[in-house]
Amino acid sequence: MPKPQILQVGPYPEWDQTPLDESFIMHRYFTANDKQRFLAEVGADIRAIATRGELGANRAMIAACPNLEVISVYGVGYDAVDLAAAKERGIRVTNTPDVLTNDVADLGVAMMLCQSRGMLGAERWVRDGSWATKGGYPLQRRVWGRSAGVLGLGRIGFEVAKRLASFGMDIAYSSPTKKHYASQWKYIADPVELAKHSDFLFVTLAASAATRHLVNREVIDAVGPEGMLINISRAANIDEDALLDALEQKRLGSAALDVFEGEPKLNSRFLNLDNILLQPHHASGTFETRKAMGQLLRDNLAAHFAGKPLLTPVL
Ligand code: 8YV
Repeated sequence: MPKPQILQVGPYPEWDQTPLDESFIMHRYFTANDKQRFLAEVGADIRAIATRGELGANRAMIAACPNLEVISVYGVGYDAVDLAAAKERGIRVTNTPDVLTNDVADLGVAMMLCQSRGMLGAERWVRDGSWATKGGYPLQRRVWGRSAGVLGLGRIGFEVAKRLASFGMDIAYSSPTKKHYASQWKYIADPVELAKHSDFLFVTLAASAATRHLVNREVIDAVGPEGMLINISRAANIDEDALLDALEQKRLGSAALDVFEGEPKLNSRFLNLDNILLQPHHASGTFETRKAMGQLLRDNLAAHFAGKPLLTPVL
């Protein structure tokens, strides 16, 4: 049996690349200088696309592969895959849910703590000698006992809320329907009302056309000058211009973000702000989780080519 040929959209760590290269013929799209020409050359041989959450696979890429059978995403978010284009051609799609949930929740909570207690500034205070010359670090805001909102109570949102509960926070959540497994927390369907309730508003929505800019100026203003917005989902869930305006004008107290429009480049306005914590989209970035994500991506591909049920199908 010839090895199936796969279009690889972005790089993977060596511990994933080696087994992929052993089982498949991997065509490295990300190394091609002329991407269109590369697709024209290999497209007809491609039976699978292996991609990453933030890279996805757009309609043109899918169209360039007439014999495509499956798109396997290294990531839980599949918003960058053109699902309509895949569906039209009966192409299967898989992702890597569950294995990353706890790490993403951990980073979200760590970002809240780090930003609220001013830990980055405090570290600089020690290193630059301010502690010795100026005295104690300026006082910061507490986290425990304050109120938190979780916008999107999926797997990640649920784990965030569980962690916040251990800080004795007053927790509310919003999702399209009330969740039977979350009766210990307040359900506030309207994002603006949820934001009014929240000293800390976590955005944990699975991104889609329906959630685009759900966090708009009104929601941001409802979080307010004493509040903090934390985003560990996708940048598109927030109106980034409205967020930048609010941070610049101090209508929003602060933000902690792991995701940005156009990442890894980001709007330079972010870099001039002192009321923001910037993280390089690494909420799932631990050895343990990334290895589990790579394994699940490969297991889905192997299942597909063995004619077995997919482990974590999206489509
Ligand atoms: C990853 C992600 O950073 O799971 C997702 O949807 O965005 C992240 O876990 C990404 O897919 C790794 O490239």
